[in-house]
Amino acid sequence: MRIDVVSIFPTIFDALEVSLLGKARQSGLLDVAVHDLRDYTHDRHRTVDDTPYGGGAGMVMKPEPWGEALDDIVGGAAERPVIVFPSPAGERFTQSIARELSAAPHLVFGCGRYEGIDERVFDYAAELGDVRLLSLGDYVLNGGEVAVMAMVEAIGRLVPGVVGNPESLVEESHEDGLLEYPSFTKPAVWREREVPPILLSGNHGAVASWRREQQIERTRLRRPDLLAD
Ligand code: JFE
Repeated sequence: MRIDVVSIFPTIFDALEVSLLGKARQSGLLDVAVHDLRDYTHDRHRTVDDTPYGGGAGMVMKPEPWGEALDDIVGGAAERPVIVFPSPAGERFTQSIARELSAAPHLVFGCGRYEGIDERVFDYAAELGDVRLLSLGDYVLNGGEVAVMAMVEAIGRLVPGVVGNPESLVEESHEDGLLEYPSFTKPAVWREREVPPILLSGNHGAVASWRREQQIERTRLRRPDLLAD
């Protein structure tokens, strides 16, 4: 999978090297390229923002550098990419969307800053690829970078071969619509706290039922919204 990221803070993405994705990048399973939006400006100050038409607080990202960046990145590409813009006004990014995007051969992420990007950029991007505006959750970040880091990690680990054991991907939280069951390791007693004895029983059927019960009860307590249907 090819991933292009456009940002005015490209070094933020150095952190991707350290996560589990670093190995996948070395092996060529994930080919990630980060682009500095300011490289697509032409003025002495490498300006990427301007005041909003209609007035209001803050600055808006100018369309011209975005147009040049998208032309450069998508222009030579083989397939029509999925172009993601993180936005607090976007559709919620879920495990199901991460699964869907993990099947795309080419993803382009545009990281906004300031109060956001000139709306015409989304319209232009839709001529080059399938545009998705995606929100990590109902809180406001200072820009798209942290959201893209989370999305690249969530999507990248679903690309076949990136995570060692594919079973661990299916078992985990959100793939079956329930929260995970609690996990324990040695020692069996730690600071007077015992591991639930059923996990030491060797009865695999009983362990499986207990874990499923735990998943349902935790989901009911912490995330009743997931049980609504
Ligand atoms: C940008 C900003 C003021 C946005 C109404 C680009 N889930 C999520 N939260 N926040 C973002 C995503 C996000 C994504 C991209 C962003 C926030 N900002 C900051 C400031 C109003 C805004 O939108 C700029």
